[in-house]
Amino acid sequence: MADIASLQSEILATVAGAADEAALEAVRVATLGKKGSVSALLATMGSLSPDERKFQGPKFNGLRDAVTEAITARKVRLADAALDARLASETLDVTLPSRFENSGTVHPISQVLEEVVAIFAELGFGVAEGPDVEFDDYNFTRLNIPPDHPARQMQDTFYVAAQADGDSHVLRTHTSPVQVRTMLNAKPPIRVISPGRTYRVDSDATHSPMFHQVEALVVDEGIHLGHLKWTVEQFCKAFFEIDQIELRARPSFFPFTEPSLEWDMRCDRRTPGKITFGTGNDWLELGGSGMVHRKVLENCGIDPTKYQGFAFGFGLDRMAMLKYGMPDIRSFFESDLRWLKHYGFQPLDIPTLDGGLSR
Ligand code: FA5
Repeated sequence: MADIASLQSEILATVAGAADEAALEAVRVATLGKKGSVSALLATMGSLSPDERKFQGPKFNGLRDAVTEAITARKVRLADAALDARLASETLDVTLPSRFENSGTVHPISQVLEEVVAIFAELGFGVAEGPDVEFDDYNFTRLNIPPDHPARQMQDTFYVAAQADGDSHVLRTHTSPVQVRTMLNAKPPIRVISPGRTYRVDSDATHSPMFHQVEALVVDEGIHLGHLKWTVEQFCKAFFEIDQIELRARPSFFPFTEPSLEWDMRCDRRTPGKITFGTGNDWLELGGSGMVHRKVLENCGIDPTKYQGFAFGFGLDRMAMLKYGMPDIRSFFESDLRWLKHYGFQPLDIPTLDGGLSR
């Protein structure tokens, strides 16, 4: 009968000396495999007398258990060592800049949004948000556009099926409902912008069913049209990155502002595909604005005899098109990688007024 103790120490030494997982597997097959030395020993149990089996059985089983345990432990150590070696050889310097050809780009809408937020942050405005699926009440009624009012026809609305709670909802047609949300939740002084997605049943080269607006709202004592003009001017100078601009205000109509104005900026479009701001005989439409209607202040719990406000809402996609020269609004949302590579921005070029907005 083999000397079990010396066989065990011989096998355990081989296990300890296995340099890698393949060598260890070879030891396992040579010992515990079908034709392995330990398996062969266990197979002799059947031919032993009951007394011998009683005596040798625990020794054989002990040998098998010791070998199995040693192989398992060695396997774990070898796997740990292999992982350590891999980690040491595959170090990655996360401080290195990414390679341009591999990196994605920032979508022009995200870029323009960041630019607008940076500009208004300098002017002391906070950012307010509202949901895309909005209460009909906030999108229209509290903005002085009651049901059946003809002004609802000004915006081609996507209506949402009636909800269980009985409230009617729409896909917000403008960012003005965020004015309502803000005034219902905060007391003046209020100074916020609310950039975001908006929806209308509309589609051509300059209209998209989903587009973006930025709303600005200021409510305080003694606010007047001069504040509105100054803010629009500062914003346009910073956004288009020019010192000399000329703005023109046209009378307009929005149910939620009184008086209402639309702003245009002087520009030169004589050279096809090129637009120059500050000179020329053309005018570029920026968007609508006005002094917040007293009924809207009242509808939002603000005393119109004490407080006044101004608001404006500009189209972000249109502003991106003008600043960066995209001819068709629909291409913003087609996810064409070639377009995104061409018009996209470097992810780490975060717009700031000091560092430059659009570098
Ligand atoms: C409004 O939406 C008002 N809420 C703006 C406002 C806010 C007025 C605060 C007064 C006070 P208007 O419908 O004109 O106004 O839209 C504003 C801008 O959104 C437009 O000048 C245009 O740039 C952009 N816009 C409107 N419809 C679309 C569209 N389908 N696709 C792309 N841009 C659009």
